[in-house]
Amino acid sequence: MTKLRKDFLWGGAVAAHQLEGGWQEGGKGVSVADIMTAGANGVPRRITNGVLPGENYPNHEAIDFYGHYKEDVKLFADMGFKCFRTSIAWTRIFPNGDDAEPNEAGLKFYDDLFDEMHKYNIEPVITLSHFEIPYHLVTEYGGWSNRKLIDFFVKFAEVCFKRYQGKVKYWMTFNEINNQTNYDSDFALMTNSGLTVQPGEDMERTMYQASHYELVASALAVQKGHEIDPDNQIGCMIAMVPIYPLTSKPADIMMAEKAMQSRYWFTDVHCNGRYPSWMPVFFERHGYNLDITETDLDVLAEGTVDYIGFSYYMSNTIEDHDDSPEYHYVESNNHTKNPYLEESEWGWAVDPEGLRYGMNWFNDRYHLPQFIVENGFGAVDKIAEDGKIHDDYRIDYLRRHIEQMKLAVEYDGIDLMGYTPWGCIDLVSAGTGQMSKRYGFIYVDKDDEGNGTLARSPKDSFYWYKNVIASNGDEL
Ligand code: BGP
Repeated sequence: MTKLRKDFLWGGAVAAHQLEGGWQEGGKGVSVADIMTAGANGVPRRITNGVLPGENYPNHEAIDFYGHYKEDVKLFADMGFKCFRTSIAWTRIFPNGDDAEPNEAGLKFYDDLFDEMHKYNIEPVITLSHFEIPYHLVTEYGGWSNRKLIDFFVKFAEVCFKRYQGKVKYWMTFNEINNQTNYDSDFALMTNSGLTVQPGEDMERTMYQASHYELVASALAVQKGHEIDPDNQIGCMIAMVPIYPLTSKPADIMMAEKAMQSRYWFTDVHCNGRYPSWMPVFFERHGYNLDITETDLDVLAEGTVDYIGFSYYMSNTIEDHDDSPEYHYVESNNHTKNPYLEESEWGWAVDPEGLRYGMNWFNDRYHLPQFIVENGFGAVDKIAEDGKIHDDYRIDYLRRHIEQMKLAVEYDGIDLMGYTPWGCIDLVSAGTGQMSKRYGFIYVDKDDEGNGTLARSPKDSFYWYKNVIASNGDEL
């Protein structure tokens, strides 16, 4: 018999900009996601300063969840979902980010969506900022490198907590906040912080500054959310990608440890309410004179999260490459192939045990409940002769990860709140900006060129997952 909680939150996860479409409906403003190119044929996605004719912008229509949400929520209910994770598009509520008043049509859309979910006893799990900051905050203020964004974000969060009080209990502040440690990448910086790599600028310093403002904003939002409704459960959202040493050579082990510290200090701040000891000395050594005030440090201490939400797709491996005692970790050029693991078509190392490892890593440090809010296998699905999608590769991936998740609960005593696999309905991939990298239990007829009827149909994994939920994880 399963040791999972009786009220375990089985469900699925998406983000507004990857499925809603309706990018100009109901007074919505332009977000960074709306003006990013698709990254065809390995070309990284980039930000444009507008909508260029001939460019592929699949986010604009996406799968039109905006117009199909009733049908889609019904399909989630058919699978037995207990919860559904999505984000509130900041630009539906504050089209420019710095508007004096929120946009009623945007607020109403999420009211209707949450009501529809509650009809089927599906609990909303809401991310406040998921790679979709208002573009106006980038052009006018320079994104999260500007302290002013703290006030804009906190106002947005407060409006949401008040408006959806009684409808939403589970919240997260910033999606995969720690991915910006990849500060050599425009994509990582733009999606997290509204920044691009500036030649000649020390982007590592900029990343630490922007992250600090985001963490202060997050802590203030946590405090506000608790004041407005003490029942609110407000978590962080961390991309857990464990980094293993390539060998047992002590320098490799030290390198991996320092790499973990460099990627996961965000969790220290979110959960412990303070920076870890290596950071002030790191900032000093690098001459990073950051804008971190005493008041900020108090805010961080008082705004710690209730749970750790995290995504898990893969692990990485590293060897010592730095002969200085600092073991300086630069994410973009540090990883090496793990000889024991297979990789997906996109080079993501498939590592179910890494999920259990990551859960233990969090548990040892923070002693907080955990919530796996993303996990999944992106693949190109082919329609078989019988007109169906037989996605046994997806079932296999999910089964092996759920097995490890159960071991973490049963053998390691980890308090796990729920599991929401990523992209439970096919949507636009964040990394490629295309439709063809699919995660869904539900197929959506739309291709990379934007053609298709948008018709929804269950894949084999739909029926498999339905049974997993019905048996509370016993039958895999
Ligand atoms: C995470 C993001 C999601 C999502 C997922 C899969 O990083 O939180 O938004 O898209 O990864 O990534 P991709 O779409 O690139 O396959």
